[in-house]
Amino acid sequence: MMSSRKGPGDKMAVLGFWTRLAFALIVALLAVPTAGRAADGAVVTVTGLVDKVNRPPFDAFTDGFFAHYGVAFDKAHAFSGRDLARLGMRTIVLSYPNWSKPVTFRGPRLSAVLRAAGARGHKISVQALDGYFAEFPWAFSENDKVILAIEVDGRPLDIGGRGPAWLVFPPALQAGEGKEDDAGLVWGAFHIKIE
Ligand SMILES: Nc1nc2c(c(=O)[nH]1)N[C@H]1C(S)=C(S)[C@@H](COP(=O)(O)O)O[C@H]1N2
Ligand SMILES: [Mo]
Repeated sequence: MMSSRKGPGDKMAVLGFWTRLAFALIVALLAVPTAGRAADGAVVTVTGLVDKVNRPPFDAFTDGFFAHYGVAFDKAHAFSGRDLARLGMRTIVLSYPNWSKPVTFRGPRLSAVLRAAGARGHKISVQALDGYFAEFPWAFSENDKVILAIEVDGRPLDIGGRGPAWLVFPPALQAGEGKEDDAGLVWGAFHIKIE
């Protein structure tokens, strides 16, 4: 019934409003973290010598893709794309002779990722979805110019493209032979093993 008159009926309506608002808030508070988790699964997992563990140890069933590559671990820190973005996005523009154009990469420093995982070791292996991996001495990861890119030319990296992450750094940092080569630039990176 429509009425502008103030009376007991309106009081009930007001009470009803606040009750419904309270319920809506409770539902939202319960739903948001769940939705966040569902949309926020790991894209990059740091395993091995890590101190800040945020996920269970390797399980052959749950971790089917790790199992596929014979990867097993007790301690690991998993990062969602959002987690990685929160570590501070850096920008690096790279061009290689075999690339058609300069490419702008954005993502956190590898050092920030490893710090967030509480990682510490002597060797780092960055492994990609296709099984490709590159190994680096620990000191390499401490260089500010080494970025774990999650965005390229203003677009998020995709699985099926070069995502979920692309390890990038200036050619001069490439150790040993093939300094002009981009062999260490692991695209499709999903796993960083610390030994
Ligand atoms: N995931 C993944 N990353 C990779 C490679 C690869 O085969 N798989 N090849 C490396 C090598 S040897 C080079 S030269 C560059 C370019 O590889 P592409 O030709 O496959 O783009 O990526 C590097 N990163
Ligand atoms: Mo290569």
